[in-house]
Amino acid sequence: MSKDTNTPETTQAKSVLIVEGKLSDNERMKAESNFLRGTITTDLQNRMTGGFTSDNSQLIRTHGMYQQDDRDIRAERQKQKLEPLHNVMLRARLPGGIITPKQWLGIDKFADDYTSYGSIRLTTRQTFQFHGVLKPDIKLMHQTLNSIGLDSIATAGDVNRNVLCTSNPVESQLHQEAYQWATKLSEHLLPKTRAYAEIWLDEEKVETTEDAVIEPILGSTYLPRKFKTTVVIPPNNDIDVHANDLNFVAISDNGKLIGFNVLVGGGLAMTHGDKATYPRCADDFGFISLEHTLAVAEAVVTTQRDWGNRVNRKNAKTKYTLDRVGIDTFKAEVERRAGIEFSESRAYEFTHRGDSFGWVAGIDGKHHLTLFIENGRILDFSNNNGVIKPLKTGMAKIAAVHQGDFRITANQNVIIAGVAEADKNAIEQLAREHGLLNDTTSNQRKSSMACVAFPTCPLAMAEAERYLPKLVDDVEAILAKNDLEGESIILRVTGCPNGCGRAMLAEIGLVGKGPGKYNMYLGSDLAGSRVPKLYQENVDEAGVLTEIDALTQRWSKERQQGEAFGDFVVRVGIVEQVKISVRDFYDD
Ligand code: SRM
Ligand code: SF4
Repeated sequence: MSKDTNTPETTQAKSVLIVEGKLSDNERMKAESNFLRGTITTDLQNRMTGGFTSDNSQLIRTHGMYQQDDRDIRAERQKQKLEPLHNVMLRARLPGGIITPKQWLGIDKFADDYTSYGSIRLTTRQTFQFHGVLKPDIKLMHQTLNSIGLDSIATAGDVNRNVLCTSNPVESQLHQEAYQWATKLSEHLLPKTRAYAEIWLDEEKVETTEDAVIEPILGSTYLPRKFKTTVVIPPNNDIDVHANDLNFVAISDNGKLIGFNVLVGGGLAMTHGDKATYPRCADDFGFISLEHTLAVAEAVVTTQRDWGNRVNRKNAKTKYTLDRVGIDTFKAEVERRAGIEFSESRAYEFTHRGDSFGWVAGIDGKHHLTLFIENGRILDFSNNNGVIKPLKTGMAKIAAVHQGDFRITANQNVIIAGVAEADKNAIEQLAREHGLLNDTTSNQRKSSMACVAFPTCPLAMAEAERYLPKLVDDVEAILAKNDLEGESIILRVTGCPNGCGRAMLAEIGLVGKGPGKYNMYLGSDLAGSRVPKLYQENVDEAGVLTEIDALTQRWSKERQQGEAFGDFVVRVGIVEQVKISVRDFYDD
């Protein structure tokens, strides 16, 4: 595993590698937290408020929860001099997105009984969220998850998050191996503190004195910022490698995994008006054989732990560390710590992203059905006449009979995986009866995605999830009018520049600027290897449609055979190509 960081080389380099200055307040909070415990237990017992203290509301993130309140009713409660209706959002840890039918039934029941929105929200990182859990029910929530073999450790906060794995259901052996690596990476990089078990599962406190023993990889102040890891199986870049700090690109020989190309330093977030923040594609460090996987992961994490910016959180992610210290310096340190040398990257190609919907047969003879779930929101949708789209009931009915597993994809969809030939019809019928499978869903809708935003996200500047369905209706009409029916554009909306809906890897990316206003970015490619460029600022919803109409008219008339929208807008010069993210992303 990684070498001690107090070697002469590192000590000598420290002055240039470490950002000096007053540490951010989160660093104090982590240092004082006694390995993520804080005073959460005391806070839980305080029923005078539905919320947590400021420090604890940060700390519970490392246990997979965010304190929130419903922004639709915030002003009204303020008027009535009531505190915000505090609740928590929980995000589960689900490496590779795999969940069994029994587990699904467990979370389905919890969502009914204890969440104020009654939904299960599939996320862009292959897991699910509950929204609206009140303080008295939080402990029960963790115990319920634990009883079905799930947890939410380290799905938020300054730690390694849920590890993604391509959802490829077809090449079953390769997928199984890649998935096992995603699970091993997740376990290996998890916080080792027993805080979660003690606080939520009432397990006994075990006294240990040495920090290095408690957190050998993450250390007592954990990472400078969130950290994201993937395992991806080309040619499908469905997990969007360039959104992630650390990526293991599976290299196979005759369907068998032999090693990984390692990509480091991707990330999409930025802050409007702050050019020191930017989206950045990951850099290719080279190839490693399988036995070095955990050592390399650990070396990348510990290098970022030691060199990441703990003064300014806006520049704390791995992408900024790489740009500050230099890619070669960072890579050499990873090699030193892991005790390996990267060899030349093996050839691979990403040809597409997204999910392939409908049935596919795996090479193991099993069948897999990918369902499109708009915005990942699993809910029994209703209007004044009653339930119109019973998605949640449908998923539960399928879970009650399904013998395989479910795979949540990184595009907020779900695969009913491992269905025997004899069970196909019954599963398909249930899916159709409950609105989970619909032959009329357009390609455009399937290529569109939005983050949660209002009403639960405290950082939302504009609508995203609630805006997307109507936006797609309108874009479908525009495409039809411009002789492009059946065509699609990767269209993504995020309610603010944090980029949770990965708009910064979209052919058309809309990034919330204020209520009803978006910055419009154009020009990523189908493989997701290019960051789009700012095209128009502060556009309202009508303006968005006017722009899309004008742009797709040109695309329809002037494109080369089979040319994708993102490639077209770059080729004809509507936007410049962002080649080196930082330099070309902003104009000066
Ligand atoms: Fe995210 C913060 C939702 C994927 C970058 N994200 C948030 C919070 C927790 C708001 C907050 O801090 O209070 C949002 C909760 C909304 C809600 O009510 O549920 C939120 N992020 C989401 C999800 C649910 C979006 C979705 O619609 O699926 C995704 C959950 C992923 C998961 O299961 O772990 C989600 N977030 C992403 C992604 C995309 C990805 O990872 O593929 C990104 C961009 C990639 C990246 O990290 O660069 C992303 N979220 C952020 C950031 C900006 C981080 C940064 O580098 O500055 C924040 C804000 C922060 O951390 O300060 C954020
Ligand atoms: Fe919230 Fe912004 Fe993330 Fe959307 S992109 S979920 S608005 S933090």
